[in-house]
Parts: sequence; structure tokens; C-alpha cells
Amino acid sequence: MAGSSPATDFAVALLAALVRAGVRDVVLSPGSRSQAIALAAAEFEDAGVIRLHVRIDERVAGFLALGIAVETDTPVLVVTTSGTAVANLHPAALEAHHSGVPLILLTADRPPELRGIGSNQTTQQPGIFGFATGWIRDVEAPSETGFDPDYPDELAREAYSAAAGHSSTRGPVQLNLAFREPLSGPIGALPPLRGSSEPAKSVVEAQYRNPHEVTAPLIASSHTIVIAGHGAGELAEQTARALGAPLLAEVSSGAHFGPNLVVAYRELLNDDHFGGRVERVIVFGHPTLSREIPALVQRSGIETIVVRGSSPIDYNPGHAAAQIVDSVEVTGDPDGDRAWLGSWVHTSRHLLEVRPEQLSHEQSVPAMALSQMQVFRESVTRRMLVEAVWRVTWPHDRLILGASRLIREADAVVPGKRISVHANRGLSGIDGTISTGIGIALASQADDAGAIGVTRVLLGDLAAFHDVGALLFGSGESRPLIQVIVANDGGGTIFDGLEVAASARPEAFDRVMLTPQSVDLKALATAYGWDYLLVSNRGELDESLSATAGPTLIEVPLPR
Ligand SMILES: Cc1ncc(C[n+]2csc(CCOP(=O)(O)OP(=O)(O)O)c2C)c(N)n1
Ligand SMILES: [Mg+2]
Repeated sequence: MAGSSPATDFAVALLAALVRAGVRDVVLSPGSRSQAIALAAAEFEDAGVIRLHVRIDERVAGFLALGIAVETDTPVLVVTTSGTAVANLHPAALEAHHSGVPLILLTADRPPELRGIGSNQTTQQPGIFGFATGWIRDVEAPSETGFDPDYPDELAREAYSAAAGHSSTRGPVQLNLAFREPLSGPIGALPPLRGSSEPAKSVVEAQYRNPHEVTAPLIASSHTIVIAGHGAGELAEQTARALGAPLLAEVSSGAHFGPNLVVAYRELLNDDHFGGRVERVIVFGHPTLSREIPALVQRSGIETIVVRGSSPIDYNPGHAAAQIVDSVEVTGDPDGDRAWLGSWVHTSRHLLEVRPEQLSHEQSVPAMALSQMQVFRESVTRRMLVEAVWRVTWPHDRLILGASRLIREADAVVPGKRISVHANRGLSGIDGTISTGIGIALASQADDAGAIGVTRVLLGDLAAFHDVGALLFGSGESRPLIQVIVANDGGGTIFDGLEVAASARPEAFDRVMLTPQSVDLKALATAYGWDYLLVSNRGELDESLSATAGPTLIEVPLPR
């Protein structure tokens, strides 16, 4: 190879090996120690073999990579320099660990002789993410003596397979790479990147077989319900239909659709005639949005079967699950007890139509009595906001819901629809929401991704202010079709619903929990080169959601 720096020779070979293993997207933040990898990545981007995304803030880079990995279902490479840069990946690494999202965290480091002696920007990087990274390697600095030509491929395949969960659970892995000076040199011709027209991914996946899978036989019978939490996916919906069972699918479960869906599940679970008669519960994914579901699982006399998902921790509130299995196989007649399913589905629909506290002004008087102008000028409510966003979202679009009130509101009211909805429910952080959304937007709108839709991120004001850095698109970076819709209600109003809101001194509560901020969102959007729209009524809401320009920040003021 023509490079005169061992660092660059190895970096080029490793990156090529990672591409052969299946990596397509690389997210990197600038730095000196990582320059060999970064400069190699720039060449690979030029050659059209990777999609490169550059972000100066590693916390943003981490969540951006998480969004891309969620959308592409493929390990994404994240590259950082040494020191605090590495630690900034930790929030995304934790979320990725808990929700089983594959990331390869390539952290550049100093060689061993420069560690532990007070060198600048040097800390203990290998294993810094603790349990969040199931696989870590501390790779020796490349030297003049060269490297075994098979080594980069071995390393890349191991990292890729571990991230993709081929032999354990999916999630982040850490590839800590030491580099000695000279930290980079000239880059010659790129090595072969793809053996054939087949994507290299298949090489690694073909080796994987899990011999220990447990499948539970399920006989369709009455008094069963299917629950779909975060990450459940379409399998939950199919299983509910095969069983003829009501489907209680959270809004971001990937299963919030189909004829068996029960949207008003909280009310029904609290009702003796419905929740009180449940005997068997099948759980897919990780339910996080209600108290009723963990309470049901722990009730005596309930048989709960948990179907393992991509999360490393099995859902098992109160350790009450009777069985934890890898898959289920349904037998029996799903039409055996149509009355059970029918009663759940119809009562849920009825409840949604009449739910009194949700009645808007429009619904409380005959619709015809309102002039079009009055409808247009109606002030926006949370329900109206989530319903409007839901209505405009179609299968080629993407929807990301921030942690807090809006996802719960959506979960409680939006009808079934087979659309792509994501929320960071691994740890339900309010951090990284916009970054994750931009990652999903970029990946879903890439040239080879098919139909181009709009990505919408719906989140609260505090979650938005937390991730302001995500708004920064460097020059040369793709600007996707994305709307960031900020429900600005003056702080973390989810806390108003907790007991502490009544027990604490009001001023203290506001000071340390509600934490209202005053930020000029228009000026902020303008400063970062985003379009800005202020929505003050129903008409403006509908208009703004159907405007599909480049990155747009939509501010929706809401009452506390
Ligand atoms: C990183 C992180 N920090 C803190 C929290 C705790 N938390 C949960 S919701 C919330 C307030 C969110 O406020 P906002 O985004 O405005 O949504 P709202 O409650 O007003 O709907 C906070 C601070 C968290 N989940 N994640
Ligand atoms: Mg708020």
C-alpha cells in the first residue's frame, strides 16, 4: 500500500474491512488522534462506498448514529477522538444497549506507553461504557512492522457480528484504537471494498445460527390479550390476529394497527368486565407507557408469557412471568371466541368517541354550527396536535416521539395506522431526540431507501432545548425533509401530573422540576439556518404540517 504512515495504512484497511462486513453509514466528530480513520472515511465517501455524516458534538453524533441504525437495522460506525469526546457517546450507547440498536463505537486512543502518565487528553477508554458495550477490543497501535493482512477483516467481522447480535444481544460495541505518531500519511488506492454485487453483510450473517431458541406453543383461547411495547414490531399484531386476541399496542411499538387494536386499553384494563377477566397475557417488546400493564402482569392468577426481543433485559415486572421465550407458535381456531375480541375492540372505539375530558369545543356543539373560520381559529390542544401529526403521517414518512406527555397523549388516542413510529424508550431520556430524528430522516431519505417522505419529530420544549446542538448542519451535510414540532408549554409539565405537584411548595416545584425556560425559538431556528413556523390555531397547524420544505422548526405554544 502506498501510505507512509502505519496509522493510515491500518485505518484504510480496517475501514475497508468494516465496509466488507456490512457498514454503510459512518458518523464522525473531528479530532487529532482519530485523523487516520477520519481522513480514510473522507476518501471512502468520495469513492461512494459509505455515507459519511460529520457532527462536531459527539453526543449528537451518537444519537444521530442511533437513528440511522434504527432505520437501516444495520450497525453504524461512530468515530471519535480521545478523552471527553468518548464520554459524550455514553447517553446514546446506553439507549442503544437498552433497546438493542447496533453501533460500533470506534474510539481513538493513545498507545499504552502514553496512558497513565498524565498525557494530555488521555483517560481510561477501554470499557468506559461499562455494561453498555457487550464486546470491546483495545487494539494495539499500528507499527512499522505492519499487520497480518487478515487481521482487519477478523476485527471488523467480530465487531460487526457482536453489534448485530449474531451470538449474543444486539447493541453497541467498542473498538478502542491506539495510534502513534505520525497520526496520518498519504492515502493510496483504496483496497477492494466489495467482493461481489452481494452486500458484504451476508458473509457475516450466514455464519449465525442460534441453537438454543425456545418456542412456546400457544393455543388460541379466550381471555387472552397481546401486549406490544417498545420494539415489539409487526409480529405482535400477527400473533394477536392468529390468537383472535385483543391487541394492546403502544403507539411506538410498531404494532399499533390492525383489526384487533384496542386504543383505550388503560380504561379497559381498569374495568372488571375487561381487565378483570384476563387470564393469559402475551407480551412483545418493552411496555413503558402505562402503569396498568405492569400491574396486570403482577396480578395473581394471570399467566404471562414474555417473548424476548432485542432488549438485553427481559420484561418481567415483579418476576411474575410464567415463561420467557424466544418465539411463539399459535395453534387453534382464532374465531373460537369472537365475543371476547369484539367486546374489547368495540368498547375501545366507543370510549374514544365519547371520552368527555377530551371533548374539544368543536365536538361539543354540532359541527355544522361552527363556521369554517371558527374551526380554523380553534386553539390547539395536545390531543388535536397528536391527532393532526398522526393524520398527516403515511408509510413513506417517519414519526419520532419525544419522551414525556405527548407520547402518552398519542398512545391514548391515535387510531391504528401502519406507519413507522420511533421513540427512544430504551431509557426514555429526553436527550438526543432531535439527533435521533435527523438520523432516521437521513437514512430513510437516502438515495437507495425508496420513496422519500417527511420525518416529523414531535417533542416537548425541554427535550427540544436539551438537543439544540442537533440543529447544526455543517457545510456539505445533507439537510433532510424534517419538521421538528415543539410543543412549548413552559417546562416539564409532565411533572404536574405527579403527586409532588400538590405536595411541594409551588415556587420550589417550578424552580427545580417544572424548570420553564424562555428561549426565542424563532431566533434559534434562524441562527441554525432552519425555517420557522409559529402555530397558534388549528388552521395554522394543519397548514404547517403539510408544508414540506427543508429542515423546519414548528413551534406550537400550549397551555400548561
Ligand atoms: C436525559 C433526561 N433528563 C431528565 C429526564 C427527566 N424528565 C422526564 S420528562 C422531563 C420533562 C420534559 O419536558 P418537556 O420536554 O417540555 O415535555 P412535557 O413534560 O412538557 O410534555 C424530564 C426532565 C429524562 N427523562 N431524561
Ligand atoms: Mg414542556
